[in-house]
Amino acid sequence: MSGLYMLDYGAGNVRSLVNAVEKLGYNITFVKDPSDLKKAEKLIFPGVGAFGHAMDALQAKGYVEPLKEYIASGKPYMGICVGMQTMFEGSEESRSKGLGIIPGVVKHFSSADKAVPHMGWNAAQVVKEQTEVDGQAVNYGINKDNVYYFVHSYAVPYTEALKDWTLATTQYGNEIFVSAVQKGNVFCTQFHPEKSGYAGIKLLRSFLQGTGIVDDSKIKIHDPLPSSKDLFTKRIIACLDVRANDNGDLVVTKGDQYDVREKTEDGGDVRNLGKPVELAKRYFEEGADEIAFLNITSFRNCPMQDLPMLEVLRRTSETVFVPLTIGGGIRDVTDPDGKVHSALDVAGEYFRSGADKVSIGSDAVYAAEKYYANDCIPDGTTAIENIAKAYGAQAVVISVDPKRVYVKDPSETTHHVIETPYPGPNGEKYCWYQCTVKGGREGRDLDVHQLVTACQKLGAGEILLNCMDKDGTNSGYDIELIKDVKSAITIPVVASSGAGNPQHFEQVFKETNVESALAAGIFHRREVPIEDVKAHVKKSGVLVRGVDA
Ligand code: 1PR
Repeated sequence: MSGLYMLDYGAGNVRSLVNAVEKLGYNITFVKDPSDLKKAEKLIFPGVGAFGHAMDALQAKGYVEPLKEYIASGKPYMGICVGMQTMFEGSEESRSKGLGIIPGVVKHFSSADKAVPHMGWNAAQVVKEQTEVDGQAVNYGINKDNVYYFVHSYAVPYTEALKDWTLATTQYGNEIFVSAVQKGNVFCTQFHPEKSGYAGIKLLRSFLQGTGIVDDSKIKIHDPLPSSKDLFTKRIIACLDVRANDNGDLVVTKGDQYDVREKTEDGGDVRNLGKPVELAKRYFEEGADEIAFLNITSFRNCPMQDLPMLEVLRRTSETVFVPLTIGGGIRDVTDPDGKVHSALDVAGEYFRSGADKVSIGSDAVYAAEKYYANDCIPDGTTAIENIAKAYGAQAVVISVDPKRVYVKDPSETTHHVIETPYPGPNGEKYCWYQCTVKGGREGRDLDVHQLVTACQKLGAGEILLNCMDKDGTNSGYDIELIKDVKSAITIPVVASSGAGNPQHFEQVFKETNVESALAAGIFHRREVPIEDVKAHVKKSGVLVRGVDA
């Protein structure tokens, strides 16, 4: 279709959306100049990042008035995430004014009863039912049997005043917010269709194939009913530790307590469990809710030259339509020729290649140390702060590599200690969790409690909580560690390390209030398929996303 345009202001990953549109057989042209908006016949605005950043960029580039004119022209318009939020009058996130096309203000979620950001798969209840529509799927294909991928800290609370506009609502904790709007030629979603698996692809197809214009006289409006519990699902994440093997090939590997070499007398080869792009595609098709790549030898290389990982992301985002996280080497780097790249530039390169989130390991530990040395005052210089400011908190994950340090008595250390039913080698009944850097090779004088609380203050949006003692053991997650971390912060936590069977996932979801659980070895070695994990967890009463096709 000619005339399909995308408005991008360079704030994050739009590659996945382009890939999804192209997969559906359409070509899309980027708006490069305000005059392009006059040429557009259909327009998609995939807002990513922060509201103020989006509106300021639209203002600076002279897009605000031409965009309003385009929307008023009656030609089909689709806004996604911040692209939907900008339709409102303003946001608590920023002083910048919105487009003001829909009445109302975007508000911050309360973290009193839930983790914020709202990050994961949730249902969308259609409240404005189309009874008859020419040429396009009813309700753009939004359907109560599906869940969609959300990632945001701000949303528009549903009120009667918005009845006219609201196509679907979603409940998160006790809050009901507008998750899709539609009126005439305008269709916007708070969730990301391009990250919502096949359910999202179908929705995009509906917008692209249809007229994109709905006759508002042919609709029936229902009231959204708050239920006692939201339909937010727990995420199952597949993690791929990637590194070059001794022949220089990029492989997915997996360690036992971070040792990735085969146990042979001559030191052993790096374990090779497959190719990153192929494995990621397999996990997407098997129902993984998210894929994480960790470039585990990043500290020995320069990531800006680490083109293979950028290429891995580019190729993965062509076939994988769930969120992608990349970790390893997110820090300031200097090229061999002396050119300096900030962590923000490094992250930007990954976002443009298809990543939705970056995960920071070693550099987060140094940032936390700096935060405490500065009397707990963020100084605005860390990678966490800079990336969160430009791309939003939801794009910044902290990968934590802790290990247990046993003590006989809490008085032996100043660190945050827990009493453990699993005593240490000399019968010690207490332990603290020491943070490490450089892939677990160097322990620091910082405990996990200190790290996660500092990172949340600095603006991180999620914690990927590994555990060196549990990694690769198949003995289950470190429940004590996870509970302890969850109690310290309000951002979502990914439980990682030790999954050996589906019961371990059930256990971590039932015994802790963690939002998601990650595994590597059991999936790579095909010991347990993702479908089996999901079927088991679902049967035990925990909500998970079904495998769609
Ligand atoms: O410090 O910002 O460059 O990031 C380096 C990243 O690489 C960190 O996220 C760190 O966790 C990771 N990393 C470094 N060395 C290793 C290693 O294994 N030698 N991998 C490593 C960490 C742990 C998990 C693993 C789970 C689940 N891997 O990601 O996938 O423990 O495994 P399991 O289900 O098989 O038990 P920076």
